[in-house]
Amino acid sequence: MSSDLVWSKLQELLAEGVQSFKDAKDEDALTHAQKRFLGRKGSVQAYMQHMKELAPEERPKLGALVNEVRTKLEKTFADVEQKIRDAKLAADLKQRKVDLTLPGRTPTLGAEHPLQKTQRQIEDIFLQMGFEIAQGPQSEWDYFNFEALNFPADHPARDMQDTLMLENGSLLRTHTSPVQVRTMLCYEPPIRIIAPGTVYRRDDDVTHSPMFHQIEGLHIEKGLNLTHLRGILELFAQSLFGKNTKIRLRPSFFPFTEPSVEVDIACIFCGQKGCRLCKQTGWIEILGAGMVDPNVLREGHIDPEIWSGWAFGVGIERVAMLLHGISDIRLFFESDLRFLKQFA
Ligand code: 2NM
Repeated sequence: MSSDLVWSKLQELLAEGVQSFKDAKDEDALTHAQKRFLGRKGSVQAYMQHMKELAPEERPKLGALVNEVRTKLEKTFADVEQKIRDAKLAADLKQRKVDLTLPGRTPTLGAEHPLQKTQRQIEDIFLQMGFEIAQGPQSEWDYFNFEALNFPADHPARDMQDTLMLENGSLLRTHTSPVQVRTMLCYEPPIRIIAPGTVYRRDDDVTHSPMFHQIEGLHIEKGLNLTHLRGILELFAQSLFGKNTKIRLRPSFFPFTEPSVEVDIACIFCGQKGCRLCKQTGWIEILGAGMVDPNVLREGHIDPEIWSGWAFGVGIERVAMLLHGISDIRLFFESDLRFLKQFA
């Protein structure tokens, strides 16, 4: 075969191949055409057979021609293959109800609950002063919740009207003070702890919830008196409400402390000019405290002749409401994102 003839036959082969590829309607037909023209035993490769019929100086030319035809066919093959795939994808997406090529939705991240945030803020203040965090059960025995805390048998707080009783004779703790008793029994003084946690009382209105949260603190050491209580609680109030916050102590009564005090902060809303929130007094009550009653120390197996202690209790909801100007306690427990998102 002359090189001219080989050349024209190759041109025919190229045209035929291009047409076959273009005619292929699906991947099977295309693969079939690919094998026929471009396979190891395909028509293009077959032309190499004619090599030995040519004069030695013609041979490289044939090689180059065959390569050129192969390259062109391969290009056509790739184009058609892409076209078939695109069409297949388009058809697939058209019948799908879900478009998998859409970007994903960013998951909504949760955030700390305002009460959790407030609890942590209060914990951090006392942790910095060397207090440790203590915990205890939410279902308690009458002994730890009342008796050991010097609550007389006829004390109104013991009444079933206030305390939620459980069927096995225990109760839902009405404060975290039982944790303080358990701590006194388990550890030797000096003791510096705070007991944060959930507590329960039968009470339900805009400022009271039957389930709420408290942090109580207990400090037992030799020679403590009301000035130590005052100093630490002033630092606490200033860390929470600002370093110029003034506090005052008013006499009060709690069964487990003697003397007992109510601690007020100078009204943060009106700068003590008098407003609705401080009931025109210029002062807002934030917590109760006092020197631990010797009877309570004895129940905790601590000798009141050697050791003295002071304690306090603060409501986490109350602090959060003051810090953020919230007027209805129920907002904390309704899981309304319009409310919760403001604290994220
Ligand atoms: C308060 C007010 C005053 C208090 C007393 C004790 C304990 F266990 F040490 F006796 N824990 N917490 C206490 C004292 C709590 O809450 C308003």
